[in-house]
Amino acid sequence: MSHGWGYGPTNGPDKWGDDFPVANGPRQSPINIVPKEAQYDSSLKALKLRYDPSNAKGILNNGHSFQVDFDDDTDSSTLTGGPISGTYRLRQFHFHWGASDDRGSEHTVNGIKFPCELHLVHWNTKYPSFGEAASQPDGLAVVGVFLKIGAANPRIQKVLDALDAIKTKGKQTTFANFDAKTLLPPSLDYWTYDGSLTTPPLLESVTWILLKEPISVSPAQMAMFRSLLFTGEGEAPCCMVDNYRPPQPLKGRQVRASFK
Ligand code: B30
Ligand code: ZN
Repeated sequence: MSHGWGYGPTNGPDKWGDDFPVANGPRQSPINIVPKEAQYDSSLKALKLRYDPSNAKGILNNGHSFQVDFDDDTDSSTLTGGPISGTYRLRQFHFHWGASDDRGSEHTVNGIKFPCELHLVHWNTKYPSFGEAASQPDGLAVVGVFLKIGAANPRIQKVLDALDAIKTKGKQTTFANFDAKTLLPPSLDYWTYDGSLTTPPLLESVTWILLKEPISVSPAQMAMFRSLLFTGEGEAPCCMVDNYRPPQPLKGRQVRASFK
């Protein structure tokens, strides 16, 4: 896979609009969440995540992040409830992070950046495939989880231990039997709003579900993210860091909260 876009000065978020004009569209992501301006909505349902650990398939350095891919041929790992109607299947999860602990998340809360943000990407099974869902206004649902620096998180260590094998762009390896649910915090309280993919093609197809409660990672665990490379084998190495898009204009959208 090869992309013209990236996170550098010549191909980063400020330039994405040249090739992807929807970068300036009405429902772009991420956004800054202002909790006091989010509207509590008592009609929002609890999130239901039913993930089958045996659906985990592989882990890939895609040159802008790394992703853990899931077998999405059946309804065995799904997201239902919350703000969405119907059933959405887990496709992959990936992260965005900074070069240092003062930045890295895509969404911010009251302007505060977290060092890392996890995205669990799901697609609406009313469409025939992920690819077709990705261009529909109700096609995707991404659950976002903030990571904060704290105690080492044993539940993420299996993911981090796999990174040695996918250091460079395009490398992949098998990643079997992983329960993505173990990455979630104890509380599933969330904010939700209508947005987009945060990377090109920036399609406006995502119902965002951002968990209020962060999970923790240790400084040594954050260092493992930062040891990945944007570059391919044999290229001058460039550390995979600061692979986040900054917050985009809200443009009148409502952010709803599942909690008071
Ligand atoms: S995010 O959660 O909004 N950051 C995609 C999925 C979720 C987000 C962003 C993008 C996505 O599916 N993009 C298109 C597919 N990618 C997948 C990949 O292998 O990583 C191919 C591509 O962009 O053209 Cu590179
Ligand atoms: Zn993402």
